[in-house]
Amino acid sequence: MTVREINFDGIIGPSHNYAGLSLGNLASTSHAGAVSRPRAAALQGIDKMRANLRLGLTQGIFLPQWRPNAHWLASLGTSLAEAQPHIRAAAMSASSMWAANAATVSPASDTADGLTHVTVANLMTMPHRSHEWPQTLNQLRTAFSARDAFVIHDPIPAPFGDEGAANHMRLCEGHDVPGVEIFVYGEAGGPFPARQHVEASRAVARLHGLSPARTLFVQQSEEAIAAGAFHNDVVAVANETVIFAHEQAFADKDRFYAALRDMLPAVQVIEVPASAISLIDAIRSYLFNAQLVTLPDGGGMALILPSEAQSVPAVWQWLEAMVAGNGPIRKLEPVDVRQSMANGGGPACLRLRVVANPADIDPRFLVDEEKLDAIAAIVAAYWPEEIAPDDLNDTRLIASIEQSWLTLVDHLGLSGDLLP
Ligand code: SUG
Repeated sequence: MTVREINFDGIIGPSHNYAGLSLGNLASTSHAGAVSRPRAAALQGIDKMRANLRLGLTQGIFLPQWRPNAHWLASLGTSLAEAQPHIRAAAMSASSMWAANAATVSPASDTADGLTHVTVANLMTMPHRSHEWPQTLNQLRTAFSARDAFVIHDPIPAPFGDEGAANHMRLCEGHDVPGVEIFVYGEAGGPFPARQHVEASRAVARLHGLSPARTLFVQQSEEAIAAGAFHNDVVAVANETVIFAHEQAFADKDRFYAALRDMLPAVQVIEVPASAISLIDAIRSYLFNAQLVTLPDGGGMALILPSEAQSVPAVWQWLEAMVAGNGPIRKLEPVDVRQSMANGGGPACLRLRVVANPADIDPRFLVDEEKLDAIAAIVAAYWPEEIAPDDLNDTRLIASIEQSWLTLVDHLGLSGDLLP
């Protein structure tokens, strides 16, 4: 088997809820206090994976994390029953579903030692995400345990916030040749935090053994963060030789694109002007939080978008005109991930791209339709139907969340590896 892109989607966990924990993420803030539907959420995520399989793509999974995170609560000297509501919600968060924030991945063809390097993200800016990395690291070490193929790195130390692949893009002329890796960092975000620190990005590039001649560090524009683009993947996405981005995504786009063209003359920049789609509409519709994928058998590229993009007329008209033209993106595939979207997570947030040989990956983390059917049956039988904010301390709900998780992990044969 050869090296290819594999999308690992985070299965949406049984504690999925709307607690409004992410300042700067407008969807999270505006849905604070709403009643969530964990079962529907997880089934939407599974349907997205099914759609990707039907496009001929290779699909992987990451498991939800054990919630509530009693270790984290204990390290704060508290417990679920005693914690203040925002700490309780943080301990219950299902935010590890957004696998684009799990890690940064550099494929073997880009690295000095010819191995695929993976650095788990520390996610230290947001309390509810800061305690994800130990369980994520454990899954990465389990899924990518082949020592002759992967190197898994510990998180970048504080105080340098690292949010993983959501702020990382790779452009290349083929996955088996060296590509250009682009690290997007924030410095200012108006009233909102810049979650990716440049020193974290530089450290990841050094640890992965990337060539400075094929690595770029690019500042995200302050206006994009201030408008709600808390990660770069809310305003830009790249695949092979194509970068698809909003005009206002980067602080100095002319310098960035000039440097990129020097490094990769074949690059195709598809820029959406603010005059056609405002930053506000881009963020409302999440059109850039799409999976830009290459279809097998010469089918060109497809954009797997949130169905919300269809409801903003300026966005959908622009996209339809784009695919009708002669560009590299030939197909629009809307998917319904509304439960995740209401917390600011579109199709691209839900997946981590790993360029690797599938034969090097622990098969328990790879899925086909049949395996997804079995996972969906467990979700349908065990995941809570609804969670209201006041339920987060309900002992019956907690017991059912724990049972749901154990059933899935046991079914996938991962209890021995993932039990906390
Ligand atoms: O980190 N939302 C996530 C969404 C992450 C999206 N990922 C990418 N853009 N790649 C976040 O802000 C909401 C949690 C809450 O409010 O309960 C949340 O964490």
